[in-house]
Amino acid sequence: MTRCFAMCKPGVLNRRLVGQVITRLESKGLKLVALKLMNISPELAAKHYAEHAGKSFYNDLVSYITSAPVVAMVWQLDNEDCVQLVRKVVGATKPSEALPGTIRGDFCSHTNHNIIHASDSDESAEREINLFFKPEEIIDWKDESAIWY
Ligand code: 3AN
Repeated sequence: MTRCFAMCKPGVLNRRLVGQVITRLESKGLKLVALKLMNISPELAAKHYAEHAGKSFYNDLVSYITSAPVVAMVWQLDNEDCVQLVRKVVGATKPSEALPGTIRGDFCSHTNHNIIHASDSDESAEREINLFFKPEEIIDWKDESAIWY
């Protein structure tokens, strides 16, 4: 079993796109095991984006991510491919490189507002899930239909 942290970034609520983003990931057969509407504190943003500290876009990234509520999620898959699958559905970081049919390819045009975050490795998934969720907020429900995906 593997998991991936994902997050609808500020503006997605305003654009009424939360349902469409979740539908894309659900349609792929990914299992939603945690979901939370929340505001990100500057402290949490700094921890989450620690690897980008010092980069030219870091300050804008932190002020953007703390500017309005986000929707934090944990997705799960029974095999080892969860992060790879989520990132395929999400698409490339730059909207100009994200293919049509991906979330970023279809719903955004600026890298700094690229609509959704997704973990980039199993290690970052574990770190980010622990940053955003308590263990009891993750519910590994019995998936009767997983074999059909
Ligand atoms: P990804 O979110 O695809 O894993 P990262 O981890 O390289 O990409 O970047 C984290 C976030 O930082 C991106 N989602 C994007 O919002 C922002 N970002 C990355 N590169 C740039 C850039 N060159 N200019 C502006 N914002 C950027």
